[in-house]
Amino acid sequence: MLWDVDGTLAETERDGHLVAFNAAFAERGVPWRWTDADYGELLRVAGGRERLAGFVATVPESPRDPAERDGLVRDLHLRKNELYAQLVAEGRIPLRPGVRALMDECDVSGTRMAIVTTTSRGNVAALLAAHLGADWERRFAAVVTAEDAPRKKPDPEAYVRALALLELAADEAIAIEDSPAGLASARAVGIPVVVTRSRYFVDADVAGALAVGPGLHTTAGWEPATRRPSGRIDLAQLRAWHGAGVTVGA
Ligand code: XBP
Ligand code: MG
Repeated sequence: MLWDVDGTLAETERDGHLVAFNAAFAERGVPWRWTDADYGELLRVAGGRERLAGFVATVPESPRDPAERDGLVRDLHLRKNELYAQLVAEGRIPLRPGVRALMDECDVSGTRMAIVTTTSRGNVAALLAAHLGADWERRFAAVVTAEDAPRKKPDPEAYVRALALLELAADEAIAIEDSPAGLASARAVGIPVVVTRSRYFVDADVAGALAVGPGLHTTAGWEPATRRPSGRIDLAQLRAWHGAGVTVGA
């Protein structure tokens, strides 16, 4: 079970990164404030630093000198991550419903889990230590972050690396993702993907996913339609979709 982080484990973008970016801008005295709608657009660029750099390159009040501009981006991004970790530690970013139940089911059944994300190791550690405890990493057979796979999703690098670490073929794994970039990244390697829609990707095109729905906590609103006695997306459901191998929108 390969878990994406941002948008999939938690609504980290809306409740965490966006709030922290704006707080970092205010602290450092730069005039930018991103609205929810702005951030939805900006999320087309994966990677917080890349996202910020792309934005800064387009605004007139940013430094003209490339080195100075790069320095500003690095400083703001570092501060954003510190503020993000604070928000997580304050309990402001819950896990999405159904995530914990599926993780516990994986643990009980001996199904190996991995983290496959474009965010930094520090951000993953902050989020998972807060929710799973200081020994969170013991629950995962591999943790692949931006430091391990610098080419960010939709590049397949992170998933290539995860499969190598787990010594799995693509069709022996299943990924849970929320974004078109994440879906494309896993599909490029041939990994089947279940999409749980998140705040900023409610209407995004997810053709090629095994299944798409509003969250792991419910069997309502999924395509393909499902009914499970557990009332949620459990391992048996994921195995059934995996076995059927039918993709949505195809
Ligand atoms: C989503 C991302 C991340 C976060 C911000 O990653 O693109 O860059 O927006 O984190 P995923 P950083 O969905 O693969 O978890 O600032 O650390 O990049
Ligand atoms: Mg994501």
